[in-house]
Amino acid sequence: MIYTESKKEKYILVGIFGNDEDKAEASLSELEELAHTAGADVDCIVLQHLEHPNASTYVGKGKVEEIACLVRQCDADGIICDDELTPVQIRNLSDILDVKVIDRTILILDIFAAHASTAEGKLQVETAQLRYRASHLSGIGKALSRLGGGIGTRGPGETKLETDRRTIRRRLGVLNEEIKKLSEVRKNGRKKRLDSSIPVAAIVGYTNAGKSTLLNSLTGAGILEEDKLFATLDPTTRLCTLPQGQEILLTDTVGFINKLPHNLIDAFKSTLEEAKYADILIHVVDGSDPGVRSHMDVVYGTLRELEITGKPILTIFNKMDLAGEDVILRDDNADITVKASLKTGMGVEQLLEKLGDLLLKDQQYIDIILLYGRMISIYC
Ligand SMILES: Nc1nc2c(ncn2[C@@H]2O[C@H](COP(=O)(O)OP(=O)(O)OP(=O)(O)O)[C@@H](O)[C@H]2O)c(=O)[nH]1
Ligand SMILES: [Mg+2]
Repeated sequence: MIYTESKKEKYILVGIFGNDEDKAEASLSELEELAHTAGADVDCIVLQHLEHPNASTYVGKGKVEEIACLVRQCDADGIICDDELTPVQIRNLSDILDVKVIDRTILILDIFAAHASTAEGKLQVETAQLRYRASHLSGIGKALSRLGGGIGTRGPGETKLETDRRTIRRRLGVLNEEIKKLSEVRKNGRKKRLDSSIPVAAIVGYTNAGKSTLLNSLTGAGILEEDKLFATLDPTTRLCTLPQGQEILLTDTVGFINKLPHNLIDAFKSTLEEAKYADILIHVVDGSDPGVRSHMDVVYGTLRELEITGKPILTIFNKMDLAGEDVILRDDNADITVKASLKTGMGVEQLLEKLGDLLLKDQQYIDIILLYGRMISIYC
């Protein structure tokens, strides 16, 4: 028997930093994780100190030459830049380097395309991809000839890469209609949940923080948990009964990330709206990640962008089995915080107790004396 293994693409990661090198390094290591999630290998990382991206080649001219040498030395299939590139930057870099030029947005869109499983998820990803392509046609048009397969070519839009703006616009119109129909179905489902008087909690957080692990451990939902970014794209809701006897509906949602493409936020609005209509938010944070502070800032920034504010928040600092003893974790936006390891079960009991407390806090108790006749009318 002959075993064949498809060859993994090799990439060079490229980033720039103004005054915060640590932040840029963290962003590049996240870009590396994204590349691995998309099934690619990373050969090396190039970081340049530059206040603003170079308008024509993203990095400076000398750095491009350096990258061209690295591409030849490593026999790399392409480069991945840590920001969204302009059409001009894509075209110039493709011309000079003669390999694939990918940016952070294409990479994230590609992962979403690979992970979308429901009809709604697929339509949303295709919408975001087409909007990106419509705004980058002049740049990617030429680079397309180099796209044999792999990153940037996956997803429902792959056969339409060479279509022109008008065709894209027409297709976007069709997609909008389809998404509208599906979001009506989602709205009806949500209305039923809201009418049921059982409180709804949306599980939000940075990607890979442990949101699905939480839903699985509390309800046995059986959702895919993976040490990969954006494992979950489609919301799942399950009923959970707390030890105090209260019932609560928990909804797992798509994770957030630094520099989440605007096209994706727009396209996924109806999915992300699940959190908008929830009674409370459960914010799952990877407490063991050195970037915990900036991850929380990204989550609250994205929630503000989606106009999801003013809700009671329970923050779970998760993965405490991996965090150092002396790590200081606080969240000033949260009403209640709890430390836990959802994988080992540590702190889950306390978490359920605090969730119950938060639900009670949200309830109003009123004492009223009713005349017998009025009581009858209430029960009628
Ligand atoms: N060590 C450790 N790993 C954990 C813990 N909780 C979750 N994980 C792991 O972290 C990874 C990500 O967990 P998920 O539940 O898929 O994370 P998510 O937030 O749903 O991620 P996305 O859906 O990709 O946004 C998985 O490999 C989990 O097994 C924990 O308490 N400790
Ligand atoms: Mg998940």
